[in-house]
Amino acid sequence: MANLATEPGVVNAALIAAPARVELVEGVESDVYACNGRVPGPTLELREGDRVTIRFSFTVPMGTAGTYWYHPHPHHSTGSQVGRGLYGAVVIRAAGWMRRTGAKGTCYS
Ligand SMILES: [Cu+2]
Repeated sequence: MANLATEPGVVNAALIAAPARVELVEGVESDVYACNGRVPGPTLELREGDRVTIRFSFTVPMGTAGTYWYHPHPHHSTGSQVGRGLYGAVVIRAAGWMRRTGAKGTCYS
């Protein structure tokens, strides 16, 4: 994936999820949801210590409201890092959503 930054140790990239038509099998085009027009999406290559900013746009024509979670995925230590607390919730409210007073949420993994 292209690094839009020019400063050493800084990586700025853009990831766009959108419908696309790609040739997954030679000679056959398929309608897919792709990142930057590719399936799988582009590889983001980094070095330890890089300061990274990824601008993510989701333009897939389907609802995104819901609850998700984020967490690291390093080889052989995902469980250790998640178990020590490196995770959290992502809540995407539906358009027009109104907060109810007194409502609380808890994140478990
Ligand atoms: Cu995961």
